[in-house]
Amino acid sequence: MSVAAVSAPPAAGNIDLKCINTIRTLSMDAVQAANSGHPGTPMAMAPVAYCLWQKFLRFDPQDPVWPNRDRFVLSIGHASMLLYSLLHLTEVKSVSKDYDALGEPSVSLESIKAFRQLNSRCPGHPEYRWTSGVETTTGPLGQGVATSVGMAIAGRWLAARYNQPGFEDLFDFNVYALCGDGDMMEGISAEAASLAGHLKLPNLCWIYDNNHITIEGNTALAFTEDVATRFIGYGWNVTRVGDANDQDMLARAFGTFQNTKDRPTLIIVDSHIGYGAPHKQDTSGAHGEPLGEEEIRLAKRNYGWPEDRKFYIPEGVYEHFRQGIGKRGKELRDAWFSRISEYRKQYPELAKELFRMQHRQLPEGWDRDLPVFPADPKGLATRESSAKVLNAVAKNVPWLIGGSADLAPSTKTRLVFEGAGDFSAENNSGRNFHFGIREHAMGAILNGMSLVKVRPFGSGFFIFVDYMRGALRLSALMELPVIYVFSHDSIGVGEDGPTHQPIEQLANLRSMPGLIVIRPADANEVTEAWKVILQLNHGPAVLVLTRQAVPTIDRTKYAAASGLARGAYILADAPAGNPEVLLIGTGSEVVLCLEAYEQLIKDGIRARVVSIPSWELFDDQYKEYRDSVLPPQVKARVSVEESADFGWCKYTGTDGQNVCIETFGASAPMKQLLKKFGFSPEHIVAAAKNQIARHGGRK
Ligand SMILES: Cc1ncc(C[n+]2csc(CCOP(=O)(O)OP(=O)(O)O)c2C)c(N)n1
Ligand SMILES: [Mg+2]
Repeated sequence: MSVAAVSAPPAAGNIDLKCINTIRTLSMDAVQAANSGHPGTPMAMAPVAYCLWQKFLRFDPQDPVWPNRDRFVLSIGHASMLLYSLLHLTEVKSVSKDYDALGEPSVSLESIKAFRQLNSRCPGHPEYRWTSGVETTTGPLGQGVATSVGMAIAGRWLAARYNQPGFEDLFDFNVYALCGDGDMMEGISAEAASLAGHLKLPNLCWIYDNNHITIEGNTALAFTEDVATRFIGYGWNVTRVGDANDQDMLARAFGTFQNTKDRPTLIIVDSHIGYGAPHKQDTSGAHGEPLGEEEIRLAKRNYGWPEDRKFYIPEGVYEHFRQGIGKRGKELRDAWFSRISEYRKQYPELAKELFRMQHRQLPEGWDRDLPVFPADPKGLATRESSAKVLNAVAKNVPWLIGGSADLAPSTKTRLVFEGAGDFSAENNSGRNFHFGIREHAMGAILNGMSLVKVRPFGSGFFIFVDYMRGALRLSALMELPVIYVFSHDSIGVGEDGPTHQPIEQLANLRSMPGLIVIRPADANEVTEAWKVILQLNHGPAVLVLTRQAVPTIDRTKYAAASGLARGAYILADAPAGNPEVLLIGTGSEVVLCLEAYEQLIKDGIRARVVSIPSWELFDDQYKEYRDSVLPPQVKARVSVEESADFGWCKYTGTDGQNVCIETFGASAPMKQLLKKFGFSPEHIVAAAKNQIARHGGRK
């Protein structure tokens, strides 16, 4: 677009515009100082964010973690300077990990000047836990909007459970997500929007920056669908604002959202990326690189701004925000807290629940009904034992809620006790969720739910973890205690064949920082696994379960399953405790190791079986413990796992043997597959003897 086409800004001097231009120029200056970043969208969307924050958002900058605050999600995470400018100008206070207000600003002007530098509170993309007021980590496009659906769902669930007579509005927060063309193109947003429409979430508002620009150029290159029609099809209310600079139209659109009580709202806003920059406006050149000093000067001139001042905050701007969002937010927040002290008197039990939930504590007696499973050679699938444990725990943890991507009958995650119910548009208090066949959105929705502090779980077939890895990675990055339950964990699936048989998934998940993966061997390890998982406060866990029955190990003969808490433990040992070969297994292969062990002992070979359900928990133990389980001097080692061997040499060494699968699986009855891929006690016995020979024979 030519210089002449840049519309002149309305007369300066108006305080709204002054605030908007402060957001714009702070963003431009920070990106320029960093010599990297995305100036164009903060410049374009500043009036939209300003209108929302200053006039609508129920958010107290003094207390950015107040439970009933409206949530603002910047799904276009690359436009992070927009959010940082708002956090700075509205004087949001910093909060510690334990939710103590620290009194200092969340985002100081110094942080903005250090945008994208090490340790700045203004990293390249917004990071939850790092910058107070950032409600969720965004950057991978589509995640933010999908996460916002989880927040809205959790808001509705909290309202259904905790709003009581006399306290009908205890929870009534709204969730706003600002998104762009990229969000709209990503499949995850389609999954999430479809579910949000189905659930008729009235507390959800997406604002779509319809600027027709992405990195490669105009959206005409790859995106011509009719977004409005699509969302109407999803059951959303769709409204348009033809000019991002029109405060009245924006206010009307937000008003429409607030008055729409029967479905979510999409506000499509037409904007000009790089608004006001004469050579870059409406071009992809404004998207992801600094404008350049000269262009910044010209844009500032266009805004009626002092051209050479950097990080300039005119007089009256802070004060104006204090009088708007600051005053409104504080009043609402204070009123809420006085209501909650009244609530505590009238509904002490519910209030106690809320307190614990918000502090990520478990209720007293949460583990009182955990089952112990008797030894049983026939046993049961770990998905079956998990169902029993989950139901026993969930009865005592009212905010443990979740569901499946249409596979609950297979993953056995349905809560079946009386009153558990199903969450639906009509019943927001149900504890069973039907995410539909939407794994990726399910992951992001679980993140959103967790961010509101309920304890969510989601389940599916293990193979389809690949479909949701983007969201799972954000659970780990945000350190959210989301629980993922995956069944059908190996070639044990049988006839469904290689499309349904996980091979590389375990290695893949084990490579993810901050994620705990647990693959229990039998029913009692399942109980122990849930015990560990429930007590995790700062990170997600993946529970990997069998489809097929596995024997329940006789714990009077072998070691107790409580060893699971340490990640790995000696399940069966050489008679004098001085093993010459180690058999190390996980999940359904542990029993094969035990059978091989019995044979080896009969043959006079001093074998030890180590069950290692969780590498991460084990690696976290002191060296003394790790060495006591896997003595460094014992080099003859065999690992047994129906998966890729990637990473196993960490425990078996470069000269150990990994009984594993090096190809994709195959379609056949399980028994045939076990034979084909060498998962038999005989093979393990042979491998053990081989190992002993390889490492210099018997000593
Ligand atoms: C999942 C994902 N894919 C790719 C990217 C890289 N990326 C960052 S911004 C962007 C273009 C986004 O366009 P749009 O949402 O329209 O934002 P605008 O340029 O209008 O600010 C891309 C491809 C990303 N952040 N996330
Ligand atoms: Mg765009």
